[in-house]
Amino acid sequence: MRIVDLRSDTITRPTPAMRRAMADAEVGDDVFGEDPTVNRLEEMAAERLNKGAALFVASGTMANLVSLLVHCGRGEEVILGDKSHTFFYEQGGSSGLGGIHPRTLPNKPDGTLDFGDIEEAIRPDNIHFPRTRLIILENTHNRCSGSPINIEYMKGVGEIARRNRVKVHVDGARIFNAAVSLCVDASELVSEADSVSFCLSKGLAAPVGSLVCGTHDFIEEARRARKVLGGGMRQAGILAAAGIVALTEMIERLAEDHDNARRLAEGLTEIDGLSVDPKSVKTNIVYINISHNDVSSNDLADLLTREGVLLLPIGAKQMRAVTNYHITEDDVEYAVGVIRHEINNS
Ligand code: TLP
Repeated sequence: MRIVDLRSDTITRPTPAMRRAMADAEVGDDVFGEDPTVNRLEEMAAERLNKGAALFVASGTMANLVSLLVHCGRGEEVILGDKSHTFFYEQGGSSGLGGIHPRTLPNKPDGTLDFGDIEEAIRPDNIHFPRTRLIILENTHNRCSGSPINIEYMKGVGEIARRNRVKVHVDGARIFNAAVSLCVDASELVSEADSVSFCLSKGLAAPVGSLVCGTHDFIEEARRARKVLGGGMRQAGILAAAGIVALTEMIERLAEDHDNARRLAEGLTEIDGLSVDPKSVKTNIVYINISHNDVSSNDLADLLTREGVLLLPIGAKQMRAVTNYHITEDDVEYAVGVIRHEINNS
C-alpha cells in the first residue's frame, strides 16, 4: 500500500549518503573527548551558528533540558511561551529534574511573545520572588503553525534580556527551516542567543541527535549536565557521521518541504469540512482544523491510516501534517485526494 506519512519530520530515515558515512565513521570514546567524528560535528555546528562551541546530545528534549539546567538553578525562573515545546511536550523536565520554575506567557499566533509581557514578567530583586534567569524562544514555532521568527524580533528580545541581565535560549529544533524560509543565515537569527539547540533528526533526516551551541564555558557545563542525565554516548561518531551529512547536504532542500506544505494547505482549503489557513504556512508544518460536525481528529486519523495517509491528531478537532524529505509533490496531491474522499463520505 502507498504510504504518505505526514505525522512529523521526525519520521525521516537516513539518506544513502548518511548510511555510507555511518558505516565508514571513525570513532572513539566521546566521554573521553576522543571521538573524532563527534568532535568534527560539534565544530561544524558551532561554526554554522557562530558560537564558541557545541555539544552533541541524544535529542531535542535533552538539548533543551541540558541548557535549562546550566542557565538556571533550583527555584530560579524561566520565561517561556505557553505553546512552547519545552513547556508543552517535555514532561516538565526542567521543574521535575532541575527545580526550575516556569513562568508562561501567551504565544501570539506567529509564535512570538509580546515585548511588554516579557518586560513585565522579569522579576525585580525582591525576597518574595524567584530570580528570573532565562527567556526561551522557539524558532520555528512548532505549535504556532511552524512560524519562522525574524531577526528583528529575535534581536528585540536579546536587547530586553541584556538590559535586565537575563539569558536567552533558542529552541531551534527547526532553526534551519526558519533560516531557509526567511532567506537569512541561521547564525543571524541566533546572534543574540546565549545558547541554541537544534535537531538533526527532523527535517535534516539524520536518524538521531541534536546539538547545543554556546560559549566554551557554557558548553563545558552542558557537558557535565549531559553526563548526569546519562547522555554520555561513547562511540557516538556512528550517529554524528549522519549529522555531518545532514548539515552539509540537507539544509538547502528544506525549501522543497516548505513548497509542499504550502501546496498541501492550498489543496486542503478546497475541502468542505476542513479549515486551513494557507497564509500561516511558511515552513513545513500545516495545522488542519476539522469543522465537519460529525468527525473527530481521531476518527479521521483512523480512516486515513487505512488508506495509508498518516496525520497526527493534536486536539479533538485539530490535526497536524508535516512535510519532509520523503514527501513528494505527487504524495501531496494523493493525500489531498484521500482526505477529500474521507471527509466527503463522513
Ligand atoms: N517535536 C516533535 C514532538 O515532540 C511533538 C514533533 O513531532 O514535532 N523542540 C521542538 C520545537 C520540537 O518540535 C521537538 C520535537 C523537540 C524540541 C524535541 O525533540 P526530540 O523529539 O528530539 O526530543
